[in-house]
Formats: sequence, structure tokens, C-alpha cells
Amino acid sequence: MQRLIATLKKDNVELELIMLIRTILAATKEIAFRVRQGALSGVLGSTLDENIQGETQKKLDVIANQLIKGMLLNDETVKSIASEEEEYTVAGHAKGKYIVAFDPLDGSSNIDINGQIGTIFTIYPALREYSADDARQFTQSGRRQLAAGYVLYGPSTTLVLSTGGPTRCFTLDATHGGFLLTTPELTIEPNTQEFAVNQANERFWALSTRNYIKDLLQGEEGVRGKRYNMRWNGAMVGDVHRVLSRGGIFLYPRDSRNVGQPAKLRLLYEANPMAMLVENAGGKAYAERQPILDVMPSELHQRVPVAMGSANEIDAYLAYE
Ligand code: P6P
Repeated sequence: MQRLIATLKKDNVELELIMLIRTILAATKEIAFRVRQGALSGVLGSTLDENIQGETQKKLDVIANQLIKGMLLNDETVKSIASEEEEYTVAGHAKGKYIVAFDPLDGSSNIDINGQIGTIFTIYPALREYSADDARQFTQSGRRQLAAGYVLYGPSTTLVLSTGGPTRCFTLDATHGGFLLTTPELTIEPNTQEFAVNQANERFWALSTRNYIKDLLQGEEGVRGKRYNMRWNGAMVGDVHRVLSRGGIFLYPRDSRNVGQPAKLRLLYEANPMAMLVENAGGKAYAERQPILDVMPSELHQRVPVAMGSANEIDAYLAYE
């Protein structure tokens, strides 16, 4: 099986970007080791703090963030970084070619139950017009991503990555610590009978979303005329991996609880990288009526409604909007 670096070279990815991706993956391998050690590595449980999102911070959130942040700030090609765990951007090297945003540990409420968690990352070109400490580096639409990916810490440690071409899947070979190409091109089935949404939030949804889900739940007797199944991982990285692997629709819709912010998931380091992976696998990714990748960011931790997955099911969902 082909190693990651050979694949990226064949994809004509510039060497400095390949090296940066490998820098990020070096941190994820360390995270994967600690996740696999679980209770034995003393990283379970919560800190006494909340993160800037107002969420309880897990010990492994902090460790993962420090590992990735440290690796990136040591890389001279990195001009600035943004993290779910950091309120502000962190300046890197003034002449760096890239900026990196990441969610160090998505789904961290799953850590203590040995559930799926993952690291999501995205790389953009650095903007010359702004200095390394200027957050406007990150006011680029998702269409400008040079690379997007996640490492899923599941039964196997899996990297899903796109550098603008196909969405590819690599598996970490623990015998030598390298990621090997295991699925050269992930393609999302255009149709599906599987949906992912946290239905406990139904009373907060717009009527259009409530009607869409109601029709799915009516199965064969309803207007959709087929039985649907539901899966909800509590970790976007796990749900989107399932959608990329066997089709489906993943929803985190507008939510009346989030006053001032239309939804829960963050544009920069959750929705955009996942949208690039889904689109490059033949699926669709929308923030209500607009492709996620076309949303122009206005603030660093901006949240967007998310609907992504099987193209024909996304079209059916949008027809209710
Ligand atoms: P809820 C994890 O905290 C996350 O950001 C996503 O990974 C996940 O899809 C969502 O929140 C889960 O949210 O409201 O179901 O706990």
C-alpha cells in the first residue's frame, strides 16, 4: 500500500504543504497513542475549566491543543493558527506561507465513554496584506482551503484528506507509524436511507426542518416512501466519516437556543473542512440555502447551520427550506 507522502507527491502537492500536513499528523499520532491508552494514560476526565465556547474542557482537549499548537508554531511555514480551544488567533512566523485552523479534539464528550473522537484541520494560504497577528488572515471562504482533513481515533486511526482533488482515506499502520492509502477515492452514494441529527433539539428547529424529519420518520407510509434509519455519534467527525463511507445526511440545523449565533457548529474548523471533504467526494454541504464553502467568514468562531452528505438527499432537504 502507498504511503501518504508518495500519494501527495503523485497529486503534485507542493513539498512545503506536504511537510506541513506531516507536521500536523505527527501531533495526531501522539494524540492517538494517548487516546488508545485511555484510563492508563491519566488523560480522561475534565479540567476545572470551561473553554472559550463555554464547554467543559477535557484534559485531552488541552493536551491535544497544546501538542498541535506547539508543533505548528515550530514550523516556519506557518504564519498564524486558530484553534477551537483558543479565543484568539496565535501568530506564527511573519514570512509563513500558510495558516492553519483546527479543532484539536472534536466530540470530546465521547472521550470518557471510549467513543469516537477526532482532530479536524484545515490549511489556507497566508494573506500577505495582513500581519501574522491579524485575525483577518482567517476571513477567507472555504473555497480557498489548500487542504482539509481529519484524523478519526476509532478502532483504527484513520486520516481522511483532500488537497483539492479526490477525498482519500489513509489508515495508520501501528507497526511502523505511517499512514497508508486504503481508499484512493471516497465517493458518497447520492441516495441514502440514513440520517444523523440530535432529535432532542426538535422543539428548537425551524418548521421546515421539523417537517423534513417528520416525513423521514413516517418511512414507507410517508411521502418519502421508504424506511429511514437514524444514527447520532455526538461527534461530527464520526458522523461525517460514516456519511463519507456509506452515504447519509448529517444535520445540525438552525437552533432557536443560539441567540445571535444561528447554530452550534463552527464554520472555520468544523463546517468548512468537512464541506470540502464531502464536496470532493461527490456530496453536498449547505448552510441553509448557501453552500458552506461560499460563506464569507465575519468572525473567528462563527457558527453555521449544517446539512451535508448524499447529494440527492441534500436536495430533498433543501426543498423543505
Ligand atoms: P450535541 C461536538 O461537541 C460537536 O461540536 C460536534 O462534533 C457534534 O456533532 C455536536 O457538537 C454534538 O452536539 O448538541 O448533540 O451534543
